Amino acid sequence: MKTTIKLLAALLSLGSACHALDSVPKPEYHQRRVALAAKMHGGVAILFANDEPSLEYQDYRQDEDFYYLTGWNEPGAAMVVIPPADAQPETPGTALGGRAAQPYREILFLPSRNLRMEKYTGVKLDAATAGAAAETGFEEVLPLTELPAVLNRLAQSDRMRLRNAWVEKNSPKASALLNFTAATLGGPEIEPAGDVSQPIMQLRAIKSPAEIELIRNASDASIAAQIAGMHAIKPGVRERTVAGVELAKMMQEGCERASYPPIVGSGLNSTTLHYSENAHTMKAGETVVIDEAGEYSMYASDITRTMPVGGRFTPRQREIYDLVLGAQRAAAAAFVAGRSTINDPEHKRPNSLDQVAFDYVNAHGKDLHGQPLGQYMVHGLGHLVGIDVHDPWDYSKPLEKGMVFTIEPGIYLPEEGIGVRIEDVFYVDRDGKLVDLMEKLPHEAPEIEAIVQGKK
Ligand SMILES: [Mn+2]
Repeated sequence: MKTTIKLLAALLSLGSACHALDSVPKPEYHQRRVALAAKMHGGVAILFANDEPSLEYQDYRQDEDFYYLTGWNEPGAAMVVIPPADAQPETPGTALGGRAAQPYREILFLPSRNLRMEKYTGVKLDAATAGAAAETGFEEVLPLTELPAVLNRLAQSDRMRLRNAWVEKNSPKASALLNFTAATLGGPEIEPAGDVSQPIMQLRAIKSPAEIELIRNASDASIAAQIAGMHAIKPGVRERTVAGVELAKMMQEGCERASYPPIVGSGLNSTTLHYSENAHTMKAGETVVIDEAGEYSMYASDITRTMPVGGRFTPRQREIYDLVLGAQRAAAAAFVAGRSTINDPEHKRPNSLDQVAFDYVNAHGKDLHGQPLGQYMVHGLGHLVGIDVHDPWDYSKPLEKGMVFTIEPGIYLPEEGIGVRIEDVFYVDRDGKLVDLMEKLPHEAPEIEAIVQGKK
């Protein structure tokens, strides 16, 4: 018995060495593939993993759609999902043969191991590895070299199924594969039936409870990082020092990397939306915008706070700060699941939260020329968050239960050298209620000041 336990423990530790990331429960990936199969109109979905970077010191991150469907984090793989098909009788008087009913199939194709490359990038699993199916959660695991053969056999049994192939748009590998398969069949070229990213986008937009937990972990780590960063803000400190303090903290808290290049912009730089040079030395009297967050087990968070470098906002900075916070709260209060839209900087869509934030700002403040401040809100109010920090979405559609998105109003006044942005990640729970995943990170100006002053 003891030996069994020891063996089990050894296996488990081996498992965790292979999988440095937390994961949603394995069966969930299978459920996602089955859900995708139902959207293929009887066709097949073919997806490729990202390749190993050509320079071995470059960071590897899996293709987002591929990761969503597999949880597989190694390079060079491919997957095929084949929906079930009913039996079809022969059509008399035509060349169309009959077909037996075909079951649902899902196959993960793994590249052959490259022992030379593994010296640089570590040991990989391949289809010949014992227990590959159990390890990957796929019903079938085959060598990548089998991929054309599997498609060829599929087309032989039913030509129409491959005429209904869904692949990623602009994928050279998918085009090459379909062309090669057409050539081996001696038939005309196979045009993809659709962009497989579209149905996957629909699935990815609605998060499962396990995905929410990962985003919550990313958010909690990022909150800790933001507080550490706020403590490091002082006149005479360089912006990138603060960026680095936050990076260290988020990684200490379990993040594998930043979700996006950190933005620490002080003074005039606070009015540059994606300023990431982070080279300026902060001065007393400036505001500093910090837009920095980490990703936890492939799920992103995204936070922005704005601080006074000297620990106290000037009256004008405070006025703008309170306006931005008011706009965020007005938008959150106006949210209705299934009706509200977001990311509408031109204000063209009905029920847009952007419009609510814009109206709030316009109604409450003026620039140096007595004009309303809405014109200084130059970007969309928010975006979906998930495996991508900007998860793909059709923003003409309303936000639904299970979605995760940011509300991030900003006012940027280059003339006054004041930029303020406040960004939280929200989750729409099963009752349609908006839950702020950044609730624990202070929002009110006096609390922000107290943190910068080291009093909190
Ligand atoms: Mn954002």
